[in-house]
Amino acid sequence: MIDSSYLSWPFFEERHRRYAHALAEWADTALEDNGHEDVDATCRALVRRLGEEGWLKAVVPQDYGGLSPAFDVRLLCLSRETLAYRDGLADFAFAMQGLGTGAVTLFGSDALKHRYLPPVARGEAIAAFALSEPEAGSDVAAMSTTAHPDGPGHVRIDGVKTWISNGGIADHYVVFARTGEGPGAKGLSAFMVDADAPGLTVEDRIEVIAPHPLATLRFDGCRVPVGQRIGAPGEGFKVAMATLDVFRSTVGAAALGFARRAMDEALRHAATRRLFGAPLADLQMTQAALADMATLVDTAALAVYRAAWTKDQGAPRVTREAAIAKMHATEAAQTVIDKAVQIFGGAGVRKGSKVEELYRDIRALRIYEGATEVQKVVIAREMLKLLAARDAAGGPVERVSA
Ligand code: COS
Repeated sequence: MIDSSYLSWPFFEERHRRYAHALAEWADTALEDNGHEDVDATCRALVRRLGEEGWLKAVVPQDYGGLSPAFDVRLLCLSRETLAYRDGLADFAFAMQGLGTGAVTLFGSDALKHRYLPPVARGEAIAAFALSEPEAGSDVAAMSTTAHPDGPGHVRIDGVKTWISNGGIADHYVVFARTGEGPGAKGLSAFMVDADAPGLTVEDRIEVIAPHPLATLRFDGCRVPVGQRIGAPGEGFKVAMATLDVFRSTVGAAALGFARRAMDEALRHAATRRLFGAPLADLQMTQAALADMATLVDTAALAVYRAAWTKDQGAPRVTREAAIAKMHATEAAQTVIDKAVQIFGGAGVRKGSKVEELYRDIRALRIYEGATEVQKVVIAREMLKLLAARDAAGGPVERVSA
């Protein structure tokens, strides 16, 4: 990384800096020549490797084989940024272990935590998060998958989930379903469902421009013990949103890793490629592009680590900060990478070149875990709530989401 000065920002403690350096050193050699011909096999191998080397300890709490007492969002972000800089699939493998168990970490019973978290931290089990449906992606409260009581101590899940990362290779899924305690968002619950649960099938595998395991799942009378419920009945929407409050900042961090890599590739290229008798970097139009890129990278980093730090300081909700981080960093990265491709010219769209890979890698991040348009809704609502709270209090309030 050409510029790692951000690690000295006050958002971080010494242990974060040590961790980031150690992971970068490991990733520089371990992720070299990481072939992606068979994405399922590559992801399985990456999860195993990340687990064996101890890097997945960052995704679960200390008492269950992890590193920190609770989520250390700065560690999660540094991990994703560092891995994404080198390999999008390594970042994906890491991130899904966290997103796929985040609900259990935050809301699960002790029994669920003991059963599911340690194998995920060791890289022995693969996790997934099943929220989206064919007719309910952005509008979570509109989901139609149901979970109804089915004999003593069980529920029966029926419905379809789609765009499920790790679908097809996961050992278990956090599944959100309508349990009907109330209307809309007030009537959902979350369940941990093992991949081999009867009635759960992988209906379709989905191929995307930056290949990773992705599938549509069908639940057809899938019988699950009530003890697999995560959180209280009817609390599923809150479980989903609180999980996303942690992981949205980390999506921004992954985008930041991609953007930094594009920036570094572009800088090297601009400094060495000659045209019109001088380095490309001598052209003011190249300098303008590099300046815009550097500004976007720094502001994205500020937004991401502000959100992560705020959460780590104990804020119960960082909905606005996480949405800003996710939206700004992913949109910024898209622009940075596009400018890098432009600086490379024809070589930038050549299949197999790093910037071409980044160009495909970044696109989905502006969509998943809440598209940019959803983040705008979330941010605007939080600001309006802040105004209302300020008016009610008759003076400044620090936050309304607490
Ligand atoms: N943490 C805890 N609770 C939250 C929360 C959060 N971040 N966000 C909302 N809630 C609570 C609200 O406080 C509200 O509870 P009360 O009624 O008791 O006040 C309840 O949940 C419903 O919230 P809201 O009224 O905002 O629900 P909406 O259906 O209007 O939410 C958005 C709309 C767009 C915000 C929501 O559906 C969303 O985030 N969608 C994007 C989901 C997504 O990321 N999809 C991608 C799939 S994951 S790859």
